[in-house]
Amino acid sequence: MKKYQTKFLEKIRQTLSDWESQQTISFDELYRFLHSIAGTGASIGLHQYSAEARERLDGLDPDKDYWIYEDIYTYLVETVLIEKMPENQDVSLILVISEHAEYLAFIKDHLEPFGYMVIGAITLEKGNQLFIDQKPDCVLLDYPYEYEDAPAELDALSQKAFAEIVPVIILSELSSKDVQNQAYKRGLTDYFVKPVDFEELAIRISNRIQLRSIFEHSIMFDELTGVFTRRYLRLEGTRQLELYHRYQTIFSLVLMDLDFFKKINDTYGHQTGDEVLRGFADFLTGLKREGDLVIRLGGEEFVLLLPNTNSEQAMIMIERFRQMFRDVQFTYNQKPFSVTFSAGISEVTKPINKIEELSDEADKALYAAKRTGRNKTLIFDPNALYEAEQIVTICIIDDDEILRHLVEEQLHKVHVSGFSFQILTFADGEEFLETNWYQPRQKFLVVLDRMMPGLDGLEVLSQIRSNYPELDIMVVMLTGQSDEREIVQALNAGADDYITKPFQPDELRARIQRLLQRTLL
Ligand code: GH3
Ligand code: MG
Repeated sequence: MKKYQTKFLEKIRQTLSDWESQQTISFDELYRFLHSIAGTGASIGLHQYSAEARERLDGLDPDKDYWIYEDIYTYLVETVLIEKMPENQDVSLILVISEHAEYLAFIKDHLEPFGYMVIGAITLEKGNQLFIDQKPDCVLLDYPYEYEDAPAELDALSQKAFAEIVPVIILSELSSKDVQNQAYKRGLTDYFVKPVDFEELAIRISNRIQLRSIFEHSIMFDELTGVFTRRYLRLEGTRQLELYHRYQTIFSLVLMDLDFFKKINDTYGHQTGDEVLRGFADFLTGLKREGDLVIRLGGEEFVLLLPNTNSEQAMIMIERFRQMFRDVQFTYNQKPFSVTFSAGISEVTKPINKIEELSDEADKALYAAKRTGRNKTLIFDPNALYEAEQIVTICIIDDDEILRHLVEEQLHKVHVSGFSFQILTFADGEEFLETNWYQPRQKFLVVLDRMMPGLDGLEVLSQIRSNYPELDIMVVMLTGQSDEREIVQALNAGADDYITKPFQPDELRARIQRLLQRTLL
């Protein structure tokens, strides 16, 4: 995170020094500057900057078309943005809450030498307020009481802090184990008995803060490839949409998916598959322009978010990337191989609320690129008729009518994007096998009761496996309660999963939903 914070602060300084040589700064320039601080600051842990910028943004006079540098400087220097910009950008902010002002000052004096910035509150209420406004990295709470009659503000603070993974450390005169455990039960993080050993406290604070920053980093950056995650796309996408709504500044979203990636894994192993994913991420990161964003959505799907780029410009760029990438050589046991990708592009052309609407459009174009040969790029065309969602047929075979309906009702609720489901029910194995349920190149899920009069589930399963392509048909067996032999038989006969009776209806649904997602996506 520190790397991004440093870069971010450098960029602020750079813009200000550029403006110094400019005669005037337009309203738009200033608006965008503050807007980007507000958006990016919050995403990279500089909440104070973000909050200050947002406040300035809200107070910006829309009738003032131009600014001169001196005004802006005064205007911003008065805020935390510049003057209080710490030299060491990693200074952590500690909020100390204590009823005693002298003790507050005492803690401040002892912690600041360790490089922390300390702010204080003398009531829990004020502490809660500062927690919201200042987003401290750690809270020290001087709380010399037991917890039985603890005020509601204490729980409010501990819940908020818990949700944001901000440690709350108690400093107290009370050394009883019981009281300490009560504190932990309330979600408070650490407990120090006074007199406090400040050296130990400083180390504890530092460890906790580091842990949190690793966590924050891990949800923002993809572990395997180091590019941004889906979560960041949502943040940055929302910011781009706001800019579009205000200024009509267009942007494009490109969705890319490696072709036949499953085969790479199957042929060369997952480790090589991972290298290809890293290679692709590095390839994109190396070629993109500054300001473009690379995101791994998951699996072998990546997004490029291209500000100020229309779909034709994006097309030229991605086509160049595509042609270059197919020449990139990967190796397995010194044997070279290459990989291609397909892409779908969508440009923002109308006001929308969520970035997902744009990625859904790009997905339609990508899907069309896949269907029509792969290794190609297509732009989403709002007038095109995209092929309907792929149909998955679910067959429920159970002689118990009530159970059949219950399973049917649950499976009506499953949802996998890009697929629509139809459900067929059968009262026994014979009826199922005699019906013309199978269609080549479609996907099927068969929920099959193990114990049925006539043909039992195992026989039906073995007929399915010997007469139809295995990959197109998933089979879930409903077996008797924890009869291991039945389970082993079912799996040996080719069942993909089993569910033991009796089952909770929503558990059945969740389990099948997971299986479908894993297999279809
Ligand atoms: P298509 O051209 O239609 O996109 O075919 P495909 O084989 O690329 O697509 P499919 O969706 O069938 O397979 C994607 C595969 O990606 C399946 C999954 O095992 C693999 N995969 C997902 N995440 C990872 C990962 O982190 N590492 C590796 N090595 N493989 C992954
Ligand atoms: Mg793929």
